[in-house]
Amino acid sequence: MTVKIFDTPEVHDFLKTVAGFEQEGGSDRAKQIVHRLLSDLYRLIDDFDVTPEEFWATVSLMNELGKASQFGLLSPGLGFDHYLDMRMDAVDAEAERTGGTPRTIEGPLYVAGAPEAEGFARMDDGSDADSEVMWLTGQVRNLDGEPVPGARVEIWHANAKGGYSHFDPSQSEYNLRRTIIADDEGRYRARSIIPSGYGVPAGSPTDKVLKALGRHGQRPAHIHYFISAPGHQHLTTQINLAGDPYTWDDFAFATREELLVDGRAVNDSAEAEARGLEGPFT
Ligand code: MBD
Ligand code: FE
Repeated sequence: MTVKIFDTPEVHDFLKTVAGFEQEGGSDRAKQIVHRLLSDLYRLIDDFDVTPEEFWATVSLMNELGKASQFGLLSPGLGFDHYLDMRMDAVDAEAERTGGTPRTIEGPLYVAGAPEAEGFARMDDGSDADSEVMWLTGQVRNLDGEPVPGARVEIWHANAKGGYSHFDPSQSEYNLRRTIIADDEGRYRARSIIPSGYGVPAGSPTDKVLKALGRHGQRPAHIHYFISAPGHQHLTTQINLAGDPYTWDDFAFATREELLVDGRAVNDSAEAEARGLEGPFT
């Protein structure tokens, strides 16, 4: 038996009461947004004949997500992070702030307070002898192509097992997380290890939601960046190591063509030296 009650004056009045429309205090914006959100959900319950069992199972799942601190992990999986970026891209396009490296999502695994270095940093703690050495070099430039000396380059990424320090108890504090202050030419260099893609923990509440949608929780290998300098817009972005099977199948929808980077093997020590890829190791 199905019933439809949403479009009755009782329900419409009830929603206004619940959203605080009859109260003096509080925030008008909060009232408007909660009113819209509840209206959409009440209507959904009516349209899909959501049962009390289904409703309480969902409440339970949300409690699990909260207990595991996974709302920030489910969020990119449901496309919110990328959608917010699409909106920011549209804002920038409107203001004619175009060109430059595209933004992409921050993700839930940034940790503030990483060690700071000038020009060069070694990012790995040296404990992972099996991983391949990776050099990251670049130059921070403004939209006119001019270098930005002293720009702050924050870099963080996973290890070869896809784990991030702070969240992965097997890693040392701030492993694979550094802040590099760009040199007089806006350049930075880092020595690190090649990361693997990340996977949502199996059996976790986020995994349960993705499984219910027939989806996976894998990300391709990537390296996160924050780039900032006084008087410039903050950039949150990533680079993707090209050739990963998940490049265009990222559960977090963060890949952008312009951010794909082809790693290149440097086997010749003379070339490494010529390109500044040797020490000082800190
Ligand atoms: C990650 O490493 C990440 O970057 C995102 C967006 C989500 C989960 C793990
Ligand atoms: Fe990540």
